[in-house]
Amino acid sequence: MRNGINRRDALLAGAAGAAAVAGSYLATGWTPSFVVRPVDQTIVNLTPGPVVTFAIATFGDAGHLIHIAMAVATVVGLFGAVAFAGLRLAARTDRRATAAAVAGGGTWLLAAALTGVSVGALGAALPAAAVTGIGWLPAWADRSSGGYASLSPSESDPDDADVAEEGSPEGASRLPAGFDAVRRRTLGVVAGALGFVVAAAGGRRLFVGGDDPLADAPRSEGAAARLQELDAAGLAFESDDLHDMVSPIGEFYNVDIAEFDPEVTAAEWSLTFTGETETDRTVTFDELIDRPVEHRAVTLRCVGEDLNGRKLDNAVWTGTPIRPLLESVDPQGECDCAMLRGEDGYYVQFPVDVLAEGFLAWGMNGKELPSGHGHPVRVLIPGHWGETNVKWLSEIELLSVEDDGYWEERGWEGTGEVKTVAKLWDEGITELGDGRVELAGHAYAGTRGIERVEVSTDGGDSWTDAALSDALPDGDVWRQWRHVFEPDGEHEVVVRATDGTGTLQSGEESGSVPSGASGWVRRTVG
Ligand SMILES: Nc1nc2c(c(=O)[nH]1)N[C@H]1C(S)=C(S)[C@@H](COP(=O)(O)O)O[C@H]1N2
Ligand SMILES: [Mo]
Repeated sequence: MRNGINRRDALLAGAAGAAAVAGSYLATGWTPSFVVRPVDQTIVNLTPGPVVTFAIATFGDAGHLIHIAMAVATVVGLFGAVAFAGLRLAARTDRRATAAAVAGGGTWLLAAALTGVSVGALGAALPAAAVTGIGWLPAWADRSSGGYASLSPSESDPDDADVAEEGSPEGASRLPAGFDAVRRRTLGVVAGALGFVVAAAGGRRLFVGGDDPLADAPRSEGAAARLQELDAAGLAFESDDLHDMVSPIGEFYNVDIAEFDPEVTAAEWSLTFTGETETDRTVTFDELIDRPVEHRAVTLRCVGEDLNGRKLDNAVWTGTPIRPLLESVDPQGECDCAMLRGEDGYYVQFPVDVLAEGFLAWGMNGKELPSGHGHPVRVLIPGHWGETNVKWLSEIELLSVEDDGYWEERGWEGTGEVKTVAKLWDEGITELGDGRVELAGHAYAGTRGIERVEVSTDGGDSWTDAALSDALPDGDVWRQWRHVFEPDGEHEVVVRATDGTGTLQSGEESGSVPSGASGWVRRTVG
């Protein structure tokens, strides 16, 4: 029976741990104050670079699910251990209040220590206290034959109960009817806790409401005209699912080293130039948005994506050129290179003359930057891989010696110019209903621009030029392409682009590690 009680306490403790995590989520949402975040951060930081790179190559985006699941399990375990201690202590004192107080108080302390937010930690502490408090049963309840509800402590002697339990047989089925009441109560509390977990996960939006709609970005008045201009340059696709020239904010791809976006308000934000400068300089948000404003179309592509991957998107960004700010601090370093840092601990290093072409953006498609894309300010580096575009930008350190960035430390070489690519995604293959098929997609070559996209429907033996969206003055934006053909059975379709310097996309196949996938996208159609 001792083991029986331990098992029951372990079950209750696990339920209390899960309820505590759910309660924290209910209180904070998916923000840095959520208890899972610091643990996830630690797991990410402790994972050796080669393992991270292997996980990305093997599991793709599912890699995130793995470390998040590990972090959730760890926190459930930690809170569960606290609740278990509470239940065991309560068994000694035979007092329900002890269970609730130890579990609640311990969970509160642990959650506050993890997140540094003491009020938010109540979200974790209250459910933990409730589950252990309600679920705890006095020792004498276990051997009752009349069922838990009909018992009162005066009817039995707890000390007696302990002795009796020691000698009891292990099997639960041999216990008297009271055990069923105990089991029902325990399972009821566990089910209640799990119900709470599901309700918290699914219901937070109902209770708290969804994310606030994004406000218009400061000085974004000119963005609407640019958006229209891009729209007008685009091709008319039959496919409804293919992105237009501009990706909607909510569908723009996302790559983060951390699972939780840093929360930085515009009032808190500043950017400091440090290191090898003639003068250090700090720029506040108000100073930044006072500077000359531009609305630039800039396409981003992640070096880690597959050849026909979906980490390629385009937006109109509102911001200001970085060059005058950079010149004002007069960079001095020997290497002519800079390390950029974000509030999430991310860092990347590349040449100062590349940085000088960059753009400090506070608006995306006319709206303020959403938290996932670097609120309130990120940098955009024309024509270079996505990883150079630091989000939540806080520091630009001018270096005297070159140093590796976050991804370079992990084996990538992703700070250079993007490779040329033409994509043919699933949603770009559309039957027109008259026997013909529309093939359509996007092609991108950074600042070199796209000059031509060719399509082969015979595995690469013959090539036809695809129609292209209008060329735009923006130096770093993708182009759409479209080609309609009449299939006759199965076809091996191949697409390839030529950049603005007349160089054909490399047909040599390679994976994304370390410097981006190459080859031509091939698909079987028909
Ligand atoms: N601070 C910070 N900036 C970052 C990253 C990051 O994890 N943290 N990821 C980089 C990578 S690898 C890419 S591809 C782009 C993606 O930008 P997006 O999430 O806005 O699409 O941001 C870059 N900037
Ligand atoms: Mo990336």
